[in-house]
Order: sequence, then C-alpha cells, then structure tokens
Amino acid sequence: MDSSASKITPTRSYNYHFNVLVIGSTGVGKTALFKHLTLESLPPVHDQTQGVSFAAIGYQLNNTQSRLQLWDISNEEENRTKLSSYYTGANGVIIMFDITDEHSFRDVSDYAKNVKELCTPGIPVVIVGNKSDLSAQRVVPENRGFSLANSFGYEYREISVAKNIGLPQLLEYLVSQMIEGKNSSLEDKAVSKEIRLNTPDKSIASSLKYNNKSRLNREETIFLNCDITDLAKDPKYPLWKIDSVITVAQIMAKISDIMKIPILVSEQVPKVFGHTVSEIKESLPAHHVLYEKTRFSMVTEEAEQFFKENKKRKNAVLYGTEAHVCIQQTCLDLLERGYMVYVLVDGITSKREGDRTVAIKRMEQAGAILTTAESVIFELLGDAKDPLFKPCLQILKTDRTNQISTL
Ligand SMILES: Nc1nc2c(ncn2[C@@H]2O[C@H](COP(=O)(O)OP(=O)(O)OP(=O)(O)O)[C@@H](O)[C@H]2O)c(=O)[nH]1
Ligand SMILES: [Mg+2]
Repeated sequence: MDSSASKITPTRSYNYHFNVLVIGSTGVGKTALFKHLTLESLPPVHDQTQGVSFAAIGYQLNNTQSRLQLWDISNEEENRTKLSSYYTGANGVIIMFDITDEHSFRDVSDYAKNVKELCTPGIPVVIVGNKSDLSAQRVVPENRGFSLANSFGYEYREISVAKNIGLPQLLEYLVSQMIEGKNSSLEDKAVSKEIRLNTPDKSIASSLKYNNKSRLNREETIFLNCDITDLAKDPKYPLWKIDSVITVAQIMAKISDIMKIPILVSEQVPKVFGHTVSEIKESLPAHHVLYEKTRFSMVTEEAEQFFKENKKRKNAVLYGTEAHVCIQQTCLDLLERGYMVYVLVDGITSKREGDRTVAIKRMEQAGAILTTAESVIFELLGDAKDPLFKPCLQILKTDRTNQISTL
C-alpha cells in the first residue's frame, strides 16, 4: 500500500475537522482527485462536474486523526456570492491546473485572487500542477508554476493523480500546515475572538474550528426546529412517541427565548401537513424565524438569510420530524457546510421506530453529535452561578415522563 493510502482512514472519529477547497479550471483533475482519495477508479473520460461536490476522508498524521472535507465548487462565476461561503469556511486550498493545458494555468491567477480576497488569511494554499505523468505533453514548465506560486506567497507542488505521484506529500503538507496553523496569526486572533474553542492546545486553534470534542456555547449556537406540524399529532398518522418531541420543542423554544439563541422553524408543505403545533408555537420567542419549505432538508433558499445572519454560529442543535427524512437530510447538509450538528435524540422521531433508529446511526456515522435536550441546556449554561440558570431550571422542571430514552 502506498503511503497516502496508509494514512487515509475511515472518517468516523477524529480530532480535527478541516474544510479543503479544491478549485481550478475544467478538466484539470479535481474529480479524479476526489475519486482517488475515496479509493474509486478515476473518471475514464472527462465528465464536467456540475454545482458543488465533496468528498470526506479521514487522515492520520502522527497520532492525530483529522477529517478532511474536500470541496469542488465547479466553475460557475454567476454563483460567486453564493459560493463565497465555501471560501470563507476553508481551512486549506488547492488551486489545481493541468501542466499540459496553458489555459488552465492562466486561470490560476484568478482563482488565487479570489482566495486572497475571500479566504481567511494565513491558511495553507497550494498551487498544484496535475498530470505530471504526461511530461511529454507538458506546456507549463515547472519554474513558471513556482514563480506564480511565489508571487502569491503560496506553496507549489506537482502531482499526478493518475499515477499517485506527489499526492501523499501534498496531503501531508496540507494537513500538517492546517494542524500547526502556521502563518495564521490573523486567523488566530479571529478564532480566539469569535470562536471559543475548548481545546487545551492553542497551536492548533487557528486551523480547528469545530470538532467532535467542541462544547456548545450561547454565542455560537442556533436551534433548528424541523417540521413539527399538525400532521404529527394526527391519530391517522401517528409518529412514534411524538409527545417527547413536542415537549422537547417547547422546552427548546423557551430556552431560545431566555438565552436569546436564534431559532429557525420550518413547516413542510403546510397546505398538506399543517402548521407548527400550537403548543410549540405558543412557546416560540419573538425572534423566531418561521418559513415554509418543500425541500426535505431545512437548508433551503428560504432559510439562507437566517444562516447568513448567523454565520458566526456554527453549532446547530437539531430536532423535529421525521428523523430519517427531513432531520437526516438537514443534518447532512449542515455537516457539509461545516456545521457541528447536535441531534437531540429525545427530540426526533419518525413514523416507524426502525427508520428513526437507522437514521440516528447514519447521522452519527456522518459526524453528528448525539445528545439530549437537557444535556444541551446544561452545556449552554456551564455554571450554576450563571444568571440564566434559575429561569432555565424552571423550564427544566417540565414533566418529561414521555421522554424517548432509546437510540
Ligand atoms: N494522465 C492523467 N490524466 C488525469 C489525471 N488526473 C485526471 N486525469 C484525467 O483528466 C480528465 C479530467 O479530469 P476530472 O477529474 O474530471 O476534471 P475536473 O477538474 O473535475 O473537471 P470539471 O469537473 O470539468 O471541473 C479525466 O479523464 C481524468 O481521468 C492525471 O494525473 N493524469
Ligand atoms: Mg469534476
């Protein structure tokens, strides 16, 4: 086994999560890279990628396990504003060109300018000349690649995805840079101001935003209440232990009010499935944002404004129905966007218990944190001396005999 493969591991548990942006002109080998890393065979012919695609891999470096989420956001200029969040959330960037294609090399400068403009300063950026196996067809000499990279202050590497040349070294470079957070004093400041990390190791703070050891705090959290509408209570369509979910949603709505945590409430096609059940609606704070959707995931265009306004808040506490449909799809979308997702096990359900159980497994495998409403509330409080402790305690006294207590 080659050295890169030996370091690529399952993504299940990890110390650090990194978003890596892979950009470059069409045909340079971005999809090929993803396929190689996920141990699939390379695309035999070029099939242009549409929209945004991603691959997630585990990567082990010196006893440190990272989860790399690689993003290929394709080349659609008109989507630039929408795509800029991928730049701002990146922990590392690969700008790829094809050494046999002059045009792809010329495009590198534009990509590099976007990176300079939109990405967090100090993150590792590597300009990568791909297809080094085709040296006979080379049109871009190595020294041009080096000097262009130099002019931006970026690293230069040549690789062949097809022949796995230079790729292990590239990955190792990127991951070690992201872990060490070298050259990232600006980001260090931003992170320490905006994101309170619960890690004793400050040297990695610049590259680490959220990982599965992160704790919840009030400044960086949002609540997502998904589709708990009248149909959920319809005796003709009984959802398994729905009472627990309604109680959790009421509690979270009240906590959102006390802690001033933004809360997004969705209703799936209310004409058919009804509106949010009245007990929850009555508990919602004035600042709640309610919207209707047809997409199963809560991550929709209608909700984009909410996510934009709260873009510094990357911990999403998720609950509602149905676990294997809207909750699961919301969870996966949020994870893709770099959120840490906290799924309330006592606050989600499906019609069938089996669907719910398997959905929980799927979300956990994808990297979500499983927890309960009460656990989240205590974590957000942190200290019994907190002035919000008493009012929260009142809410926590709600009768919970209906609680779902199984995974
Ligand atoms: N010889 C050689 N071919 C490669 C290498 N990497 C990718 N290719 C081939 O180049 C072609 C284009 O690769 P893709 O990965 O689809 O390119 P892409 O960057 O995803 O292109 P878009 O989706 O259009 O942006 C495919 O036929 C790949 O098999 C390499 O290292 N060497
Ligand atoms: Mg592609």
